[in-house]
Amino acid sequence: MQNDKSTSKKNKSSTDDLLKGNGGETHQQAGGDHSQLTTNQGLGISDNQNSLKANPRGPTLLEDFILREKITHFDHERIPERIVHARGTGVHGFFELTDSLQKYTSAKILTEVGTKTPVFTRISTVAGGSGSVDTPRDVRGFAVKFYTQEGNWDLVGNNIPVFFIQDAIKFPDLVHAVKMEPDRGFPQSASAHDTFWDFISLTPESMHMVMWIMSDRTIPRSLRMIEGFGVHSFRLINENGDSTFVKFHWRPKLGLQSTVWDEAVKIAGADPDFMRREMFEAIEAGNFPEWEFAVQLFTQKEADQFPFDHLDATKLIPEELVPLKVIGRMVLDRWPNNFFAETEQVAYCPSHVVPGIDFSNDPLLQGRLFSYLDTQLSRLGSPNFHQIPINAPKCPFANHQRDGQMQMNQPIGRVAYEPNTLSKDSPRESPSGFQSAASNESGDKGRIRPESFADHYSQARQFFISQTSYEQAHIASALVFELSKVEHLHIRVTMVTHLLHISQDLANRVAKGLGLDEMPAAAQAAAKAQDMPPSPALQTIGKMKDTLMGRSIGILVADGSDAALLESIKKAVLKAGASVKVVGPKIGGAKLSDGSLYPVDGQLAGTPSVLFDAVAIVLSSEGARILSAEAAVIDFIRDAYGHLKAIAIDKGGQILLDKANVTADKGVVNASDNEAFISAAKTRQFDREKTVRTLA
Ligand code: HDE
Repeated sequence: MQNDKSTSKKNKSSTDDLLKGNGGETHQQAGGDHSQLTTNQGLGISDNQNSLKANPRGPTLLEDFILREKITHFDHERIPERIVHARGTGVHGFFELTDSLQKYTSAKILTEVGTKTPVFTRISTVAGGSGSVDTPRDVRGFAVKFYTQEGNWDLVGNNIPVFFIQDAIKFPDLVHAVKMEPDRGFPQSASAHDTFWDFISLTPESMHMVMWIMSDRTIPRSLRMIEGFGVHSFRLINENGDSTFVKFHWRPKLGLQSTVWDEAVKIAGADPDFMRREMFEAIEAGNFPEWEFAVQLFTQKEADQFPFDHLDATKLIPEELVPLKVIGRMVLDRWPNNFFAETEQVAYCPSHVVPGIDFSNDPLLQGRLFSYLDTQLSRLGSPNFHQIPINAPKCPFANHQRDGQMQMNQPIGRVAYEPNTLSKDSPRESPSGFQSAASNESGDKGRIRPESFADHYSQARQFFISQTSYEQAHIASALVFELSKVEHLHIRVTMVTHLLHISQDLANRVAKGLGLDEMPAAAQAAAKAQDMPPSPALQTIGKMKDTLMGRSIGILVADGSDAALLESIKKAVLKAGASVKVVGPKIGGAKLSDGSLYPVDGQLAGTPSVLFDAVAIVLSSEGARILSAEAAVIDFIRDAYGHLKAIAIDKGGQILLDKANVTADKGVVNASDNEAFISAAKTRQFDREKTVRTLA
């Protein structure tokens, strides 16, 4: 009889070491000897390799309660994934206030300068399932849980400052339209299909958001290079009960950066976990991502003068109208110990606020105040989800709520109500607790969309005219790409009828790209679009930083590569703040010109240039000749070029460039000129684009 118990014993100590290293102690059952494997009842297990059988080759016995316990638990390991934002990456960190908002709010998190408040931040895509890829064209969720001294505050935002719809009642339709089509179960994590564009074409209020999602914002380079927005107007309330409106913003220290579409598509194949891995590696290396926290503050009187309604989540407040005031920073510096316990179980709710912060009447926000608490009940299965460590406040909390599934506490005493005379120590309401802003609500009850929400095109137009010509071309091309995936002609045409209100030029380019026979008439508009001045703050390219910090450089080598040149490029790039990966044909390494064996970080076939911001090719002529037969090498160069990246080449590199039929431009530099390489690598060669693809 085969019995591998001995193997299990042999492996035991190394498994134990691993558990210890990972903080595994904390997830062992309470107490006891950790080296002893037990059932959930604490019963020692003597054989974890073989189930109980009637005879060595006979049937398994129902009696095997150890097998049944283990398999039953395994069968129930998953909880329902989030209906939206299922795919996410969470990281611990802290928030530090640098400027007090005492005048506007009593919330300590916004008044106590220098206090470091722990946070857990989860960045997500919206449409795909939890196992979907990291780089679809999609909005990114940006949810921050602040564990403040006055309770948890959840700021559950996105990387885009506006939203698709104005009223929460439309959300299930929007989500059903963008998710996989229900009869066929695809496409996964993609808006480029009929049901999404059908819904959008019938929802003119989404046109501003459409401009944002078709822009490069939705194909970010890194989770560390995106902005975050609270989207809705909230209220701040001070000690006197005065209320001021506020919009919240996160701005990444590394600046904004996006990929180009073809690159995003190829990254999905090369590394479906690209963004999560990149964040993990940055945190492991001590390159902690950081964001500035900023607010836009405005009064009701100021809001009355805005040429739009700030309660409408399809509108933003241009920075030129209300400037951003930076008041703090967030640093993410600790990867979770356990993905399920933290990233999967974290439960954000926009209704989690602290005294001094309150809601506006934005009808989308109002609907969210219901939805998130409700969704936690089905995801986490119990009203006690706040007891899960990642969700529990780090300040004391006490009330008379009792019992329920998975109750972990055992409150003592006979009193579970308030007010009472029988328990002096039991929790009571207090004036320092949360208070809603006093507001005077009057008017007719009804299912009414206010007149002030009727303008659907002005800010879409403002967004488009604020972009650089490169970004305008990307928006037009993204629309052509997405609508070309739509099977129904009438949906394509209806979309163009909306674009006509945004920009005649954009409508022309998209109609031409789609091969429409004739230009349709503009859609009927509920309100005439106004011309707003361009706002450069709405660009992505304009917010790229002139830095190599946080970027990643790939260096291609093979046997015979110049050791000194490789070393010099590596040194210069690391000094500039980027990370370096050396790629070669064999993972074991390459024998360099000085005879040394250089163990590479990635094997060529699995490490294409799409994973880097710029590449250097360091090859001997002979090395280049051998590699030139490899399609992966030609792709490495052609993709780097096509994705507008800087390429440094030596003599061997030039041979491959010729082989790949790539014509050098100013982004192609001599590998011995580190300064030129670093300067070119800090940006993308946008001027090159017209030579490599036809944009709309
Ligand atoms: Fe969400 N949203 N949402 N949403 N949302 C959820 O809550 C919902 C909206 C956002 O990392 C769900 O726990 C409604 C706007 C983020 O765990 C759900 C409406 C914004 C996350 C839900 C909106 C967001 C969610 C699904 C329209 C930007 C992920 C799982 C009224 C300001 C948080 C969950 C995380 C998640 C409902 C619109 C951001 C179903 C009804 C606008 C970042 O409750």
